[in-house]
Amino acid sequence: MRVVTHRSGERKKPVKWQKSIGLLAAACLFVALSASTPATAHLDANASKLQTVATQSQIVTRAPDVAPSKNAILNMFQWTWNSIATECTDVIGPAGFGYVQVSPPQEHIIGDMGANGSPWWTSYQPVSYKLESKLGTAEEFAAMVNTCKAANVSIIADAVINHMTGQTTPGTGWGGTPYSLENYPGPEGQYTSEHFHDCKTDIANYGDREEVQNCRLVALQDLDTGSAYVQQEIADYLDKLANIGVAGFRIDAAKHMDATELEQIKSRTTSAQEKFWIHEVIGSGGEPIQPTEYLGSGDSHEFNYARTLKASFNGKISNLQKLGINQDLLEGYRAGVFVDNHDTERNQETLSHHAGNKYLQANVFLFSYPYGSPSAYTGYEFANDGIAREFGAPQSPSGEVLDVDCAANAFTCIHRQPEISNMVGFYNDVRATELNNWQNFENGNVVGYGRGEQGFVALNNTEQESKQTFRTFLPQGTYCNIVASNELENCAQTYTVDAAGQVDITVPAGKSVVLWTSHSTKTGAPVYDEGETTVYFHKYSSWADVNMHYGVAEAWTTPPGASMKDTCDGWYSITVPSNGSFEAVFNYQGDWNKQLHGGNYRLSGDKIAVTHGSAINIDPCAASALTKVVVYYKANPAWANHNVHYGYGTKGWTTPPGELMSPTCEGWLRKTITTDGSELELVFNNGNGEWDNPIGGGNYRSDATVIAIDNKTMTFGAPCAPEDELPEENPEPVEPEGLEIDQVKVFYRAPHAWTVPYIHFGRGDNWTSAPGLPMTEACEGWYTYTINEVLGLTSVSAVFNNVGSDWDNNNDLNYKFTTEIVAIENGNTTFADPCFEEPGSGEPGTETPSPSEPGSEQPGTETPLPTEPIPNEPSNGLPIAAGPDDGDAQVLGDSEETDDDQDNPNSTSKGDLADTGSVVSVLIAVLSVLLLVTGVMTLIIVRIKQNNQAKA
Ligand code: LAG
Ligand code: CA
Repeated sequence: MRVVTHRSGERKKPVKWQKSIGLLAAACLFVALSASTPATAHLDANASKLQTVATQSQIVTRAPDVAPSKNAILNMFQWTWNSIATECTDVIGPAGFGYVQVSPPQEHIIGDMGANGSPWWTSYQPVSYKLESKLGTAEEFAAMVNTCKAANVSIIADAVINHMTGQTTPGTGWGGTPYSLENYPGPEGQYTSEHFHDCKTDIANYGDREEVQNCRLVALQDLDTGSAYVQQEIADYLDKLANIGVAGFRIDAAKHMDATELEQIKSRTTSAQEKFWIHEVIGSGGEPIQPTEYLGSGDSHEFNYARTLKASFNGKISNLQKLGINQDLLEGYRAGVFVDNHDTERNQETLSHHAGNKYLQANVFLFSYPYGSPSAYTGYEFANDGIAREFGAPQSPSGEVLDVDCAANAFTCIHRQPEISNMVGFYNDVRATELNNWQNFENGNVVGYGRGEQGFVALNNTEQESKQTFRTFLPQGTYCNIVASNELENCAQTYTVDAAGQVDITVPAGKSVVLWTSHSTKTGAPVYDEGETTVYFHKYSSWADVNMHYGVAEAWTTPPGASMKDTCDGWYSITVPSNGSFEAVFNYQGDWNKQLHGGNYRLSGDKIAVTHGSAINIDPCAASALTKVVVYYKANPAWANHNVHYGYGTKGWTTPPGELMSPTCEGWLRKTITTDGSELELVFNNGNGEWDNPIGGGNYRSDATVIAIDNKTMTFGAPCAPEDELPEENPEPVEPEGLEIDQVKVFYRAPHAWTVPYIHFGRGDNWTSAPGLPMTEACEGWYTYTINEVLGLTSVSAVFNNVGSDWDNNNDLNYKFTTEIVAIENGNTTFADPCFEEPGSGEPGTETPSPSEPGSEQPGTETPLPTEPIPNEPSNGLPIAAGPDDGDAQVLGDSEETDDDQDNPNSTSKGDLADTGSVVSVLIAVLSVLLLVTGVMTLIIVRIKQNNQAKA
């Protein structure tokens, strides 16, 4: 029988719970007698190795006790080892953090020593596994580990093991180790070319698993992590760190390594496999590699949590209420969550300290909302424009990073703000409790919520102060606002909770108020003492049913406890007499391993939903938990089908084209969508490449329950009389009719500033690569292009551009063609040839022949259907049909130039240089190519920027 011991470095608060010896004995006896079904292999491994998941015996012996096993992390970007040691003693340990995540400790390249010094990212280009770096020596590293340990803080090392440097010319590393391309003499991290993957090109297509894992991430030489030799070198490095006393690893670029290979590396380690592993897997909808694959060797980061924080603080924070029960996120007990990290504060995928109050409030949320294990971030100031975001931390002329001086150098020291430092103790105290009493005000941007009977949080994400009466489960007393200042002894702001748990709070503009029994003069008893509680638990797919083992006051059920019943959509429930507050754990056939905290939930309230680590005081089966939104759409007579493509809250988007709407009253379609009550975003399309976005681009947004969209205008309420409505069904898509013409001759009169207009067109779903193809001058001011082979197609559409940032996409609607001749000028379409001269009225042959298109063999490179919400600034003026697409940079590389040269009748060979006309043609051709190249470059840059989010 394993007796639970707490690692001294992990435990922050004395556990106040005592239970009778008799109960412990009974529980132990139960464990000894029960034939437990072995859990799946990887969970078993985690339970014994990670110390993050409690084992059956732990849970049962701990039934009366809460043993925190996942502590808060502080990610200290580019802090020196000496500075971290001091900070552990002075700030981090006392605040209650369990771990510090440090920047990569291994030897790295020296980096460019120009006027701006060495960039931060030299840390991510290993030369060897010697612990000599700009952040400190091996001795300093070990001293930091020990000093922090003495302050009850453990170290997590950032392990860069996917690659070595990105250098093509030979050099010497920070610790004096020479290297050259794919040649690293070590001795630790000793590699030659045979130890690298065969692919030597950069990753371009994130849709290709092999490429993402075996090719080079931003030119970094990619280790053959499948080879036994490489695996052992890496394992030895991790063991070395573990033996120094490192408690865990953040596995850098985990997505770029095969998950099974990482499991193999882990199994080759000795001490390191006992440690906490967390994988940096940047989950991106639609990509083949997902964070869940990596759970066999550790936890994963949940980037969607951070993205949702940004979207909500820039939208409505009321959308955050049900985050923890969202079944699309990683299961909370395996998820690492954060507001930002060093990459996302630069690429702006998330909030960052540049967002000021919103950022601080997001940190309050991070430490007060029950989902995942939180990691706060602290780095240094930088200007987020261009090259400046690459500048390194304050450093000496030779590139050593300077020790942190919060008052004098660029380190933000933001972790010392009360919204972070004072929230850690709060988190440690409340994390086993449910979230309760969620309240929304001010249109969803002032919210309040409680944690158990000991905490309450009010957030004000508006620019005005907001005075509200909040309902809480707090005992009566006077409470300090623990985030008003660092000083808690002589509290700056206090609030009084009355005997009914009500408290009047004027929440300052952009600020938070956090009340915690630990800093109060609480006098009364807990407020909530109703007779019974209904608990809902979301069943794991591997469980056939669910038991709740619970204790009210001193009396516990006999393990495995009471059986819950299947109530709705995977939620199992049970109603128990509770007298307010009680403790519970959930299990099925001996599997008790899925509690975030390794201990019991402490629950109060009438209805509580529990799912993989989060407990939230709502009824997930109540009709109000799920909101039905009825969407009406005015039929477009040219569309055979009408689809609604949508997403909300943390729910991903539907797969394009979305869901087919069904006809209702005359001229209208309808679709009922079930949401979690958060704002719904939606766009419409005909399933055939034609999209309807609101004026100005982006998506329609609403949190109303009945909406109608007619000619880009949204109104609320049904446009049909009830008696005229047809029942909603799941219609079959109608096959649209094909065109009966062979070609479309397009004339376009460009705005003045354009030299040669380009036409970017789609034959059905098959689009040209942006920017498309140059048009030919037809007559004064008019350009033309003929799109061939359109017979039978159901749509032909186009947009125009100047191979620069100017696009004419018909106000996001794209131009659609159904006739043989079409002329467009100032957004108006007519159907006659604007260059046609009456026979005899002028010289013949003023019309230049239109270039024929490069044949239907051209690669159908652009996906016209967006796979994500269409961004508010649709693709730099790209047609809305050409949604965000990973492959573009690559596609644009093999531009249409080649095709042009082959097919453009204007292309000229040297032999033709006989008359001035030809010279002009050559000049025009050269100019076109130049313009095309510039355009392509611009687009590549733009695309690379867009793709950065998905990278790394
Ligand atoms: C990561 N996670 O998966 C790190 O969080 C991220 O910060 C690392 O990129 C990346 N993966 C590799 O470990 C950082 C910078 C890159 C930098 C790279 C290597 O964001 O900008 O690349 O570290 O130092 C730099 C240049 C590249 C160049 C490369 C190789 O920016 O243009 O190709 O060095 O010379
Ligand atoms: Ca790799």
